[in-house]
Amino acid sequence: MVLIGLCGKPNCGKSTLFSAITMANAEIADYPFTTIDPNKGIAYIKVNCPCTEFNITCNPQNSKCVDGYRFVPINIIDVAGLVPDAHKGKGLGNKFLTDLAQADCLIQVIDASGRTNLEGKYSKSDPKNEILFLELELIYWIKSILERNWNKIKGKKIDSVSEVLQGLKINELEVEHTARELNLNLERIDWNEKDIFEFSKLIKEKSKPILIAANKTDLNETDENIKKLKIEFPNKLIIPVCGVAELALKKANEKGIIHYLPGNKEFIILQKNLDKEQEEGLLKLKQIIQKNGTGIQELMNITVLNFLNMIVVYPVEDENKLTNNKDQILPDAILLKKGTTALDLAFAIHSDFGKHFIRAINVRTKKIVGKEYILKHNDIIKIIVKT
Ligand SMILES: Nc1nc2c(ncn2[C@@H]2O[C@H](COP(=O)(O)OP(=O)(O)OP(=O)(O)O)[C@@H](O)[C@H]2O)c(=O)[nH]1
Ligand SMILES: [Mg+2]
Repeated sequence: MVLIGLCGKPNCGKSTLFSAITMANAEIADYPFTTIDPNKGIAYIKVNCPCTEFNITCNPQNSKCVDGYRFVPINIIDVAGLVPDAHKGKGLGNKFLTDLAQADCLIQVIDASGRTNLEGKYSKSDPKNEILFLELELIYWIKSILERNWNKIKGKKIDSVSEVLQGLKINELEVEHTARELNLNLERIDWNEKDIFEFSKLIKEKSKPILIAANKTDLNETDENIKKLKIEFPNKLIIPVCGVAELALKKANEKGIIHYLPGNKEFIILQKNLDKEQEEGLLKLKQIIQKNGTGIQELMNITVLNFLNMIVVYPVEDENKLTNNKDQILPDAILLKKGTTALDLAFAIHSDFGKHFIRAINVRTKKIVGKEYILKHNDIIKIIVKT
């Protein structure tokens, strides 16, 4: 399953965002280094479920369907706060970043209100510096992995580097390309410190792409700061979010006080006889989300569908009833990389399916497609195998 890592300086709202996304109870507090051990949980992307289009009731197995929206699970992890010079041991250091090694991409949470500094303490600060320092610390983290293992690399071929970086979810070919791009010696590694730094920098960009969750849109300064950040970092994907609002809405929804669907810009009040505090709280939440929502569901969707270039596909066994062999309608929603073929999907379901693949049917068009067919987002596919 896809794994997304949340990172950033202390006290920027990582655990709040994590709790809002997963509804797990991560510890949240108003001071730096609240989180020490990583929090792991399940988050969801939200797409239109084909059940509405076909006017049927689905029986989701690996995902959920609420109000005609399919929520597809992904893994998410929230780690401790990172500070400048973590690679020299400042704060909690950078060893805990190992928890992020298997992540497909990172979301850096920033305090876009600019009310806390790089150590997470309350003091006016430019959020731009959060983006800059984190890049650097991640490079130093990868560099430190290489340097710690230098005796396994020095004088050897490039495959020794791939072996050392195995845990970073980057393949051998990419490691080789990176070294070639930098004109480094691949046959007998003799890189100097600058070479190792440049190599770590490029590997970081390839194996751990970062997008920015600009948090705390409920505070006055945030809008203006985000505008500036978008100009200063034109190539960065910056998504405005409000972690506390999403968490409050999800909690109120869970308690049955309101009906709120993540990603919506409104909610319905269900509970009668609200007390004054509840009424004021809900009014404030309404004001926060009516313009752009809390941004949290958008953040999840953009991360997976746009940033990681993935699509959702629904495999079925009966192309008329849209069921599997247990008569469950549209049971599974599968996340795949854009460019995945019908044959790749068969292998993703089961290796036997892949081996015995004959053809597939695009259920919407009822057309037969071959193994080379490139799947599209929202496709419903039946795979026919040799029996
Ligand atoms: N105003 C506002 N405050 C927020 C928002 N999100 C989080 N906070 C507050 O920011 C503080 C820190 O939140 P945490 O989620 O613990 O932050 P963290 O990044 O996990 O902190 P560490 O684990 O210490 O690194 C808490 O007081 C939160 O209530 C937000 O969207 N708006
Ligand atoms: Mg935390």
